[in-house]
Amino acid sequence: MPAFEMSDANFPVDSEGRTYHVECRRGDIANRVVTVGDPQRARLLAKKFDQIVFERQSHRGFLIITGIYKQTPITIVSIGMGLSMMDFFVRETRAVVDGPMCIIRFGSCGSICDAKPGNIIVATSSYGIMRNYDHFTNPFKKSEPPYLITDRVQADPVLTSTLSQKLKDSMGKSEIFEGSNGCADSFYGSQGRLSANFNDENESLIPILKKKYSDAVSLEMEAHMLYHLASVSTNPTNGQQNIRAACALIVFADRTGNEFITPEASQMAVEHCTEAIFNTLVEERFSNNDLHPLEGSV
Ligand code: R1P
Ligand code: URA
Repeated sequence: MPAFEMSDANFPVDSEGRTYHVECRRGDIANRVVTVGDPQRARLLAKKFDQIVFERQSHRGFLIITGIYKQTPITIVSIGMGLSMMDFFVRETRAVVDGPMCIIRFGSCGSICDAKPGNIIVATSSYGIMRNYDHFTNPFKKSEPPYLITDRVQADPVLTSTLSQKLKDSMGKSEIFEGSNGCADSFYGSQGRLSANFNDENESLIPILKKKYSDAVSLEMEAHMLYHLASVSTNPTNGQQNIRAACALIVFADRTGNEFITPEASQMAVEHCTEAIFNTLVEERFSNNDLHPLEGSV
């Protein structure tokens, strides 16, 4: 439990102004944010900061590291895994940052295209894949499909094209792939991994995804929530979208060739991508006549 009493059941904040799960308050988080799943990846990224100005580990497993890179504040937040963690992170950081935000997710994924372990996939859009629970347990709903697949939500086009170009400049064009990402509610059943222990009815899931979306390239577990929340984010004063988002995903699993990345290759990919991601954020400016450039709040 947090050390301080919470007030406001609608959006709990402690007596120091910190949010309930991420434990961030005004001044902790920059407008430019990189989010990762794994705290070790967060620490590896933070090595490229010129200076670290704030660090906090929350009781729910979020790690915040804010630092200065090329005189610009950037925050790295490690969130763990899954849709709810992305939801906590986006909503709670948004609540304590003034002005527009740019968020880049730097995650890992499974490849369902030609990308191999260690290659990078830039998710130009993401859709949700959810287990249709009733199909499995309600005999009257057996005719419904076992997995529900949403429409695609687009990444921010400007942020994505800068990110993709910088990654190509850093790693070589042949290492970078682009396309739509399937964001699943499990690493297993809803990513088409087969199991003898559960009746998942997912043997044809990956072909179904590829048929529905001809640009389907990857599977992971957070990007759709990030893109969805960015698309519905609203500046309360002018009604404009207030979060722009993009994703770069390191291929950990090749789902076609059945290969998995080595720890060394994963570390190398992080090292090769970090400056491209930071530089993308540093260079970003709002193009919609919003007069604030993305000033850091820290
Ligand atoms: C599963 O192993 C985790 O890895 C991927 C998935 O989205 C999921 O969170 O991303 P991260 O490496 O960012 O955690
Ligand atoms: N993360 C996922 O969610 N799936 C993979 O296959 C690899 C990483």
